[in-house]
Amino acid sequence: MSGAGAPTLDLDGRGLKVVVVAASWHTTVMDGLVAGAERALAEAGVQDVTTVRVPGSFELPVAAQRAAGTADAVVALGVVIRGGTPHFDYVCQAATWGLTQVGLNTGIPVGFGLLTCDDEQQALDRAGLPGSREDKGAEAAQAAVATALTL
Ligand code: DLZ
Repeated sequence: MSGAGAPTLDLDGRGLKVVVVAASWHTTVMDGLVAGAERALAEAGVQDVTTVRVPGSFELPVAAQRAAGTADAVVALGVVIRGGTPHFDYVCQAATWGLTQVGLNTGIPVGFGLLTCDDEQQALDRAGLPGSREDKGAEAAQAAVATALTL
């Protein structure tokens, strides 16, 4: 975890089954987020990891809901970059609201790794790539595992 006030999590995720659901827009950033999540899950000892790709962030909630039926925790990853129309707001709101509903309705924790950025550089800074300041894929995975271990 990174950023002011972020907790340090000491995780033992052995025995957990985790599904990573990942959008496909903005390939370079998404590859960094997925790699970060998978790396964090391995470091937490999670051995049963499945990664599922969907087209865009709007499709993350339905994929997360399906995954929640089979997993102890779900990690949702996506990148939405602001364009010239209100589309950005609709996709961000729908994905955020949908992922929240999945967690509440199923009781399965959903790690929130959806980047909502003004431009590609903001996303690259958070993608866990060489030169990135932050690794939001790893953070979402750690949060999902920590919550699954707590519940
Ligand atoms: C259509 C669209 C646009 C313009 N931008 C993004 C984006 O920045 N990130 C993302 O994950 N998805 C984007 N999409 C696709 C939508 O999420 C969705 O896949 C389509 O509207 C089809 O349902």
